Amino acid sequence: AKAKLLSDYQAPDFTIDQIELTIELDAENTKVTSTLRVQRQGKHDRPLILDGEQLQLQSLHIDGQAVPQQQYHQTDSTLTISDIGDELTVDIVVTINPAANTSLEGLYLSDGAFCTQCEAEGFRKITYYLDRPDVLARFTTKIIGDVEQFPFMLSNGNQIAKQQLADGRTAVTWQDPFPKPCYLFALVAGDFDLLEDSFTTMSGRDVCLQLFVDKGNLDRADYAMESLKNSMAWDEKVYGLEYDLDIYMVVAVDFFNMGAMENKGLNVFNSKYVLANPSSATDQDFNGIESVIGHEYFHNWTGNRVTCRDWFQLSLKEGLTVFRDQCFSEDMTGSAVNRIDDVAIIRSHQFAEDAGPMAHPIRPQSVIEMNNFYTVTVYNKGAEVIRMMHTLLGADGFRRGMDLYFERHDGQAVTCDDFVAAMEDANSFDLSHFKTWYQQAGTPEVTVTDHYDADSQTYTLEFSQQTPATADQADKKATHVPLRLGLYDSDGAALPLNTDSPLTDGNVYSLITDTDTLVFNGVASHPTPALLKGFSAPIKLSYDYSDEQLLTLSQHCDDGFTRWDAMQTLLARYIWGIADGVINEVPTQVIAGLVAISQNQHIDDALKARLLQLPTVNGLLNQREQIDIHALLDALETIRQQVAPALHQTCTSLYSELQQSQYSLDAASIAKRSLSASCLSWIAEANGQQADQLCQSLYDSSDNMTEQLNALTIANRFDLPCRSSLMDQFEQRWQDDGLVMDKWLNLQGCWNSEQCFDNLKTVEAKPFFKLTNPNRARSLIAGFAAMNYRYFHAEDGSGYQWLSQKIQNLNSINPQIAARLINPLTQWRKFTAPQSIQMKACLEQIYQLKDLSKDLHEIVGKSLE
Ligand code: B3K
Ligand code: ZN
Repeated sequence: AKAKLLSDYQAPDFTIDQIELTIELDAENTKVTSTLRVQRQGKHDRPLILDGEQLQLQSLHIDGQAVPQQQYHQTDSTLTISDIGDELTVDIVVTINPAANTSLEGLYLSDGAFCTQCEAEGFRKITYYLDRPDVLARFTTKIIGDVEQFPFMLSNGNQIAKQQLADGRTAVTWQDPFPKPCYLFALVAGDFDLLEDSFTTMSGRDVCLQLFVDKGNLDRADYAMESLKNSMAWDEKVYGLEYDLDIYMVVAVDFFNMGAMENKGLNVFNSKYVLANPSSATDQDFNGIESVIGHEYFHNWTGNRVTCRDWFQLSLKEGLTVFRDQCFSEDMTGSAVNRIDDVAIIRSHQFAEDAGPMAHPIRPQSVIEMNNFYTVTVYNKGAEVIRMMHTLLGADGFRRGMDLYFERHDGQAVTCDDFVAAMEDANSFDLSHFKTWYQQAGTPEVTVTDHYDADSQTYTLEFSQQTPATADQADKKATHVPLRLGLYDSDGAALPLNTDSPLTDGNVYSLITDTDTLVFNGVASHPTPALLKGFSAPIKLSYDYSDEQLLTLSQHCDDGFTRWDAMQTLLARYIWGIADGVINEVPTQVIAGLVAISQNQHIDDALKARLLQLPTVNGLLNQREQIDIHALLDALETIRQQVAPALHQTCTSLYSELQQSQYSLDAASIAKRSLSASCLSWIAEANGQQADQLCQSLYDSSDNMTEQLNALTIANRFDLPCRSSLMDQFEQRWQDDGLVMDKWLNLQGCWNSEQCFDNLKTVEAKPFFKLTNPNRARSLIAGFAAMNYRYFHAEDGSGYQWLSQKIQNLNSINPQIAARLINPLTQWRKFTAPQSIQMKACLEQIYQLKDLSKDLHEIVGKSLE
């Protein structure tokens, strides 16, 4: 397969402004009839080249006349029609086989229900079409099927007709008044339970809200519906954006590759992001639902009303929509820890991508398989780039930019440059240098040194920035880095910032050159600087803090992220010290700092829970070039053992206090459960016997999944005596519920035990484990390969071989999922020998596979380059 380049973009030769589809449902032989109204664009005599894959062409007509064979030509991915006029109607009939479609792209069956996934390029598996986002058409869709079997036959827009056909089948017709690219097309047919509600928009229109779930699941649908109404109200309040159709449908399905899909008026969701009640879902699951429901809803404007010109612009809609859903979640929970959790994703996953073989800018320049670019870079770093613009322009300026963006581009397919231009023009703000963020991959490294002059009472910061070369680009330019600054005295009190250099609102300093200097006046003593408050840029920042300074920041800083970051930095310093063999012990003042945090009654519970957590392995991996993984794991173990006795007493009493509260889903209760899990894990480190009793009784007495899973997670992580009976009880109780069993599968995957490989075999043979179901596959496989560091990196290479075997099986079942799950192997260069050599050998073996999918071919190929 050949790479496509952003620089090769050309406007389409033809456009299609109207499509009528008739889809006659049949599991193995669905007939798709389409009528396209096609117009030539500009003066040229090139043929019409339609995209299509895995289609059986049955007939082809132009303006009612059968097209003779010499006038068209088929390959396995195109249908070319030559010698045509400037305006024509093309009728195409194809047949497809949804039952055989395990890739879950195009039209497929999910547990007996038909559903579609067209983004990025799945519509071409349904019929021949111009499958590109800059071709916008009005869709009319007639679905024909057996109404007994499929009481609900759904598509985008409004239902305009329903009729009984002479042969007993039923035809339901939908029309979407908004022109859209075909990646937003959706069809669902099946039998569901339906939760209905309504929302009155700010202009007083009533919108009917419908949530379709598998039969028997209505008691798990309320939270998603609440979240949908909250999203609609939030977008009106914050951006003045109103919903535009009379009906909004969400369907939850069990077989789905991603989280969800924003098809116009008919979202299709992975059931994981819809179904929840307190007994089956954790606090984290509820959060996930709120953010994904919000995310897909917000796409209606950022993605659907204004869409992407080409797939290189994916971050135009994804970075922006992730930013919007993050702000929505922050507003809903009103908590600083959302930001910490978002940053943790960047540091543990995005930094790894930037440093690995698939490194790409948020707007990639070269793509082989588009599905490989739905990445943490395009999504989450993309959101950080939008957030930086928000930081630089302020909330009001950003809103002015959004207003102008919609005023200019509603109904169009545009580029990231168009978005930035709207921000610039609405604010008369020059973002030309800032646009480096769209062009360059890699994580900028900013180094800061300082100097205090007591005589003149000045404090000077010297900045320098540098972005290391990435797999895709050698040379990097300085970029525009907004740094939100603060200065603190030795008690942690904030000092005023007096400087002649320009700082934007909220003390944001823009570093735009390779090096720069900033001088503060009237500073009475050597201050402690906070240099990246709120993680104001997705960079690595280094400044040589003393332990005391980090402890001060972690205890007192007015920014939650900075407090957490300070504690993480301090702990990482000693983890590496131990791993490198430079020290044997964590200094007592560091341990005392943690104890002080655990006892500090002024820190809210959610933040305290995070302050008491050690840095994650993934986060640590991104701080060094070459890692001896077992030395790192040993060091983490050592530091835990050294810290735990000191925290034991406070954690024990905190834990028992926290257990007093009743279950509820408000932010304060969620925070309590999160802190109590942190405490329980320190207790387990210090005293296994005590933890064993606590886990057993928490599991038995609790009425909610969050606490039960906390008990199970800790029993599993520390391999406590109660582990096996709790795992069995859980299995007995939930074995018929795939979504809940995902949690169990994940724990089995990350079980840190010598028996883990035998155990994996047993687990894979369970009836509820299916490689064809992405949720099941991901829970077990990523649980092992991305979380079970000890055994994934087993000395004899057996962990790599286990993953490699799963990838080979998935290659033919579901290439998208295979390409995601292989990620841990592609990081082989990070590790010292023998791990790196064994990992590479597995990749080489996979690369030799016959019928290797395009998805894996791109990723494995790049990781071996
Ligand atoms: N836009 C979809 C992702 C489609 C994935 C295609 N492989 C979900 C989202 O970001 O909202
Ligand atoms: Zn999205």
